[in-house]
Formats: sequence, structure tokens, C-alpha cells
Amino acid sequence: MKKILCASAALLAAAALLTGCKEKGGNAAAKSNEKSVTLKLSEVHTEGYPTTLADQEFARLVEEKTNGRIKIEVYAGGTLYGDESSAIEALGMGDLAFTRVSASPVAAYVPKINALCLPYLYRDSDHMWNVLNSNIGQSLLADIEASGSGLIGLCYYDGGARSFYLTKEVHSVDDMAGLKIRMQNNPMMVRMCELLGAQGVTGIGPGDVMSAITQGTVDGAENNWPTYQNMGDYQAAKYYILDQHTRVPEILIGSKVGLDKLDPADLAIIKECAKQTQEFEIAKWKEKEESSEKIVRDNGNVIIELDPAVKEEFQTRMAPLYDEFGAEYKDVIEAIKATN
Ligand code: BDP
Repeated sequence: MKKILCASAALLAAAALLTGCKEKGGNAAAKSNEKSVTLKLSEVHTEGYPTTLADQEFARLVEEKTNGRIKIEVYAGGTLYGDESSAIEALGMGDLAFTRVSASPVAAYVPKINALCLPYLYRDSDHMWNVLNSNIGQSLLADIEASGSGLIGLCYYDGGARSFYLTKEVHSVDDMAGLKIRMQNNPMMVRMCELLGAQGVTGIGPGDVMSAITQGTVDGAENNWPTYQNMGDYQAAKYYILDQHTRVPEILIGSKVGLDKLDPADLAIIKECAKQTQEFEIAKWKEKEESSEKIVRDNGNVIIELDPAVKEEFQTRMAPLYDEFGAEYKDVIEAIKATN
């Protein structure tokens, strides 16, 4: 008996994400005349940014490996969802097929993800990648799908180290007192500010940070070199404080309700293609991190290298987050620390 399987009725109804259904059965991959499916991917970064390039590479690979049956349209620059929490919510409801986001807002759905975002957790980038590529990182990615969150974790991308940038000079933890700082939508990040005597402000999408600083709604924000430069924030807050408090991985995630309706073989192809783009993004990331830092330095911004003792004080002040947000994942945190 031949069954007609619509790739995602929910997607079709909610946002016309699908342009067709395909017939189940037979060698789907070999049939080039089957109706194609078009799925949307939301990305806050602009064209040319490392994660956007990786999203596009993912789309290219999926189209190639499915002989054109599955097309993925990448919406860059936050044109579909300017705020990552809304994009994640849309995945859960089946209104969107994919989004590339920071791991930070994903923790609202899968709290265990906070174990990857704690401050001063990784010694450096290599340490982070050894963790993400190990069973620790890969099982956390699988946990996203198993958690009942409605999300599928597909792969990690590099997001470098995040530091504060402000309209005022900061040379010590005391200098942070009373500052209003835009943070990602994650209570752990807001609490981080509180522990420094500052005030974390959420609800501002990454594309709106520059104007929030210019208008004085906040005194600054925190991010890696590429976002600080690419979003134009470096023109509004000229002091970049190299405290490098976190390395928050980027994640490519999919909608479980939408993707589970695809042929399981196609979902397997999608998962495989996503994994293949990780190294691609890391290479683009390295280039962009360097060029962004150069642009910021050439612009005459003030880059504050903290005294090691001061950096240690930032770390000490943030240490309670390990108990407050990581108590249930002590084994994971220990395993991360023990990774080479
Ligand atoms: C950037 C991430 C982006 C986040 C943004 C933020 O690439 O996904 O949305 O930070 O701070 O580094 O919201």
C-alpha cells in the first residue's frame, strides 16, 4: 500500500514552509522527479558571517545529497527572527525547520546545556573543541532531542571567547558596579552580571544592541570579536575588556515536529550534512576572528588587557554559578575539566 507522507503538515499550515509533499517508499534519493520540499533556516548574523556561511554550506550539502529533493533557504541577518529565543520557540511549534543560535538561549529548553556555557570552563579553544567532539559534547547534543523540548541538536559551531564591551573604562571588578549590560536570554548570564555588581538586561536581540548602547538603554554588552565588530557595536562602545569570561558554542538546531515527518533516511542525511559543516565553520571563524580584531584595533578602540590578578577576581566572583546552575551536572563539569 502506497502512503502519501506530507513532509510537515505543521510547517505547511503555519508558515507555508513546504512547497510539496513526497511519496513515501521506493528509492527516494534516486528519484529526481519527486516533488521537492523547501525548509527555512533562521540566522541572526549577516551574509558572509562564519555561521551564515556554514548554514549555506549545510543547505548546499543537503540539496546535493538528496538530489535536490530537500532545499533549505537560509534567512540571514535576523530577517525571519531577530531574536533567537523566538526562533527556538518557532522550532518547538513547527513553524520553522532550522535555526543556528548560540547555546545560551537553548538552555531555557534544555538546562543541561548550561554545563557547556559556564564561565572560565575551557582553558582555550582546543580544549572546548576536544570537549564538544568527545562523548560529553555529543551526548549533550543528543540530549537536546531526547529532552522532549521539540528540538533536535544537529552540530556545534565556534563562537570564540566572549568579553565585556562598555562605554566606560573598566580595570577592575569594582569598576563594573552599577553598569547596565545587555546579556543573552539566559538567567545564568543575568546572574553573572549581578555577581559582578552590575545589572544584566535581557530582551534585546543581537541586532539591536548597538542602538540600545547609543540610546543609553544599556552601558554595554558582551560578545566575541566578530559580533562586536560585525554588528557595529564597536562603534557605540569603544572599551573592549578582555576578561574572556565564557566560550559559548553556537548550535545548529532543527524542529523535531517538522523533521520527524521526513523520511527517516532524509533526516539521517540532514544530521550527517550538519556534522560535515563543523570544520568548515571553524576555518571561517578563525579568519573572521582575526579580521574583526584588526578592524576594531585599527578603529582606535581601547582594548583593555586585564591584569592577571584582576582576571582572577572576575573568575572568583563568577564561581558561584557552578553551584547555582551546575549542581545537577557536576559529573559533566568534572568530565569537561578532566578533558585534555
Ligand atoms: C553571538 C552569537 C549569536 C547570539 C549573539 C548574542 O553568534 O548567536 O545571538 O552572540 O549575544 O556571538 O545574542
